[in-house]
Amino acid sequence: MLEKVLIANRGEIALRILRACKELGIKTVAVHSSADRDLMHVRLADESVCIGPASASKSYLNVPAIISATEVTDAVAIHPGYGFLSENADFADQVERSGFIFIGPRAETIRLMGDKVSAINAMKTAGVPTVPGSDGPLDDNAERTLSIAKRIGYPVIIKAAAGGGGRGMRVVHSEAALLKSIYVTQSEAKAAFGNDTVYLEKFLENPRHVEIQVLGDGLGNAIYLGDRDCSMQRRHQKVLEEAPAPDIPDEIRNQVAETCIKACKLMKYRGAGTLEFLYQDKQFYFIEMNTRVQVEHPVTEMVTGIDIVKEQLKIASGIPLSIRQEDVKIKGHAIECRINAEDPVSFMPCPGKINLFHAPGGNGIRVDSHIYSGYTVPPYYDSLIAKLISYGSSRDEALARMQNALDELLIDGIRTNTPLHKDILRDPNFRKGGTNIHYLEHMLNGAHGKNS
Ligand code: MV4
Repeated sequence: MLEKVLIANRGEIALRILRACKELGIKTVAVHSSADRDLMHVRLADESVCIGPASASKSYLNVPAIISATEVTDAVAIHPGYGFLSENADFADQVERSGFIFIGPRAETIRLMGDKVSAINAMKTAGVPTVPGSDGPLDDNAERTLSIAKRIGYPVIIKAAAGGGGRGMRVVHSEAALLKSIYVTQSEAKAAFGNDTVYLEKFLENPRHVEIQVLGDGLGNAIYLGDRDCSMQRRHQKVLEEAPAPDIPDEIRNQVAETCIKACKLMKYRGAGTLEFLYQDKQFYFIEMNTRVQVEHPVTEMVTGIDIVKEQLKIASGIPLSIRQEDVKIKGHAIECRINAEDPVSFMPCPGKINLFHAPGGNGIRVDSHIYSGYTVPPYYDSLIAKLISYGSSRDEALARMQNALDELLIDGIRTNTPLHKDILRDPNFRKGGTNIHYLEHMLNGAHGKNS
């Protein structure tokens, strides 16, 4: 097993990684910015190193500072968590070239999946279903482009190959608007990513966002840990996730999952990964792959009983996967509410001091959070302060337990989006299950706030 791991992240995920390391008897190094001295995992780590000022670009994104901290503390591996450097192939490369283990896929896999065109091609080769589209980058042959779009049928969506997560895309409703939209998307992509490659897909109007969790050991073994529904989102920020995705026939989900596993085996995928799909009219369409642990990984842990972060650490130490696909049984249902330090109506961030924090509890409740009474939420980073996770033997039981947990949760001193979650949990359509990616924004334009 790894002897000592450096945790290159902050907040709840840093604490989550620290807990997994301690369970496995791995020593820990916390690196933090000068604004994060009071983080819970910094207190609990065996060692800590301040790597720079508050600004993330000078601390959590400061590659030389992180590599130096790894050297001076004699850590053998770096866990990047999510966000920050977690999907930066150049960072993964530098970590390995400095003689350390990057806890995640090989740099070349990160690079392959970071380019959405090459990711889609790799998946297609393995038989993963994709969205009808341009089958590669658009070139400057306008006639060819117009004929591709005509064949696919409007509306279409133009996406930047270097984009993802909602960045660098544009919907086109008519032939008249196509070439101009491509030009604008290319310019924006060039400015944002330094890469103006774009591709085209059929625009799906009312899909759900369903993703499949995988684990690979880098030796050619790979398994899937079921799926999650992350459709409850606003402006590409997920708000609530659940596992399994409601109302998907087992043969459809198993069939697509088998293709995911084939793809992971073909590329000898190493680590935890997520294949993102749009799901509409009982069909899955691959859109992109995330090569990191995700915020919402706990819902999968609850329904499988598998500790994904511990598996990441075991894989990084070179141990072949010990879980066989037949051993993975999806049992019950789990829901995660992301608690953000933000105004529940305007969604503006609300950093500040938490005077009082009381965590909910009881059967089937898990709280992943770094906050405590007296902790000050700094203004420099993501506003996620806690994840409330409920588990039940049925979706209804998980819903009821989450409602209790939201009622028990006390966070005094700052505003949070807890009222929004209470509204979602009471919403009849959400309670039925299977609402699409536009539902929350639709709900917010309608009745939200009237009864809260
Ligand atoms: C799409 C789409 C409809 N059709 N692609 C947005 C984030 C990025 N991961 C891909 N996204 C979308 N791609 C086609 N062909 C709609 C979205 C989309 C979306 C997807 C998942 C979750 C929330 C979303 C919100 C708006 C648009």
